[in-house]
Amino acid sequence: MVVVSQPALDHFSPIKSCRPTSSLFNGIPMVDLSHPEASSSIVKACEDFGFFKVVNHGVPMEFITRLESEALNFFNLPQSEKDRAGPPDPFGYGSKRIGPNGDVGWIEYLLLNTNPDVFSEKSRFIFRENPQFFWSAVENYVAAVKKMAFEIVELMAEGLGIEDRKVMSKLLRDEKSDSCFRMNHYPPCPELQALSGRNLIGFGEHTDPQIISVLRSNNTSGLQICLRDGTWVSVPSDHSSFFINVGDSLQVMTNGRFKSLKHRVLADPRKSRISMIYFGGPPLSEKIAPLPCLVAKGEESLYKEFTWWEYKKSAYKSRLADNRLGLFEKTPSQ
Ligand code: GA4
Repeated sequence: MVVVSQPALDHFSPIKSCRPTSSLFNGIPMVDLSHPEASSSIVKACEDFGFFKVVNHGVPMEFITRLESEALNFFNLPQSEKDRAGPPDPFGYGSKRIGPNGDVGWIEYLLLNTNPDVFSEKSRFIFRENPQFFWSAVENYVAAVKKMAFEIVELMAEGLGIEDRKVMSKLLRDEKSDSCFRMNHYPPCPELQALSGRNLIGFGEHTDPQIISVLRSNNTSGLQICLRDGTWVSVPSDHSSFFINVGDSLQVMTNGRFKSLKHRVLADPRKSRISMIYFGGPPLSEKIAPLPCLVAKGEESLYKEFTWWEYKKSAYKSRLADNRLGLFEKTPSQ
């Protein structure tokens, strides 16, 4: 990470206040995937928060630790080498800039498509030029996380009383599924913190456009979620658990019964944060619409018709904090 001069501060928004972490710990729903009641807890968590923590997830710890150390190896490479895998198009290596429309954060990252056929030239470079690099670690980790994500959306369907429990998982299982995988590194920011006295935005507030996101981080906190009343709360980090959040597409598929979760990440002044997120999306041609069995008689879809491709195109024209679903609501929200 480059040394930061004072003017760099202008790009980063300081944060004023949030509830202390300690009062929150028990407030975050936790789902034990091995529990027979998991499906109803998942539905409740998605209705109340759009977010929950998963334990007994079945992802081998060795896949997690190996990928984390490989990711650190990559982020510790000289800047010029990392830059050869960027800028993101949107896949590849990125530093500070997020998306194409001027968003910035105290972050560097690797964004990959989970479908190797869709690797951009730049991403391909990372694996070709660094044979020791972590493709096999990514593969093992992503395969195990996908398996868990499929199970979670199947339990979700069951909990929602949907007859075909694979109705959502088949979109993620599809070989054309437009899913991606992101590895984030939030370097410590002691100089900036000292200058401003406040924490800096690592990744600004946003909702995820896909169906479901599966996040795991090292033991450095920073993730905050926005509750329905607009309060930001810090999520205590837990390196051996996963955090799930509802994406915009799932909000539409449940006709608003589940709400996508607004979240953000603050950089830690002293400790480096590593996070890895699998974003489960449908195939590009898939129509995103409420599942008919979730629209009660006499009720209507709250959303206009659109495909995932149309939604994604529109997302890439937006700024991070924009209400992306707003454009697709039949009755626009305020
Ligand atoms: C947010 C969720 C995922 O990280 C992501 C992000 C994407 C990007 O970084 O390229 C976007 C952002 C995310 C939503 C709006 C657009 C697209 C940056 C941005 C400003 C990979 C995704 O799918 O959407």
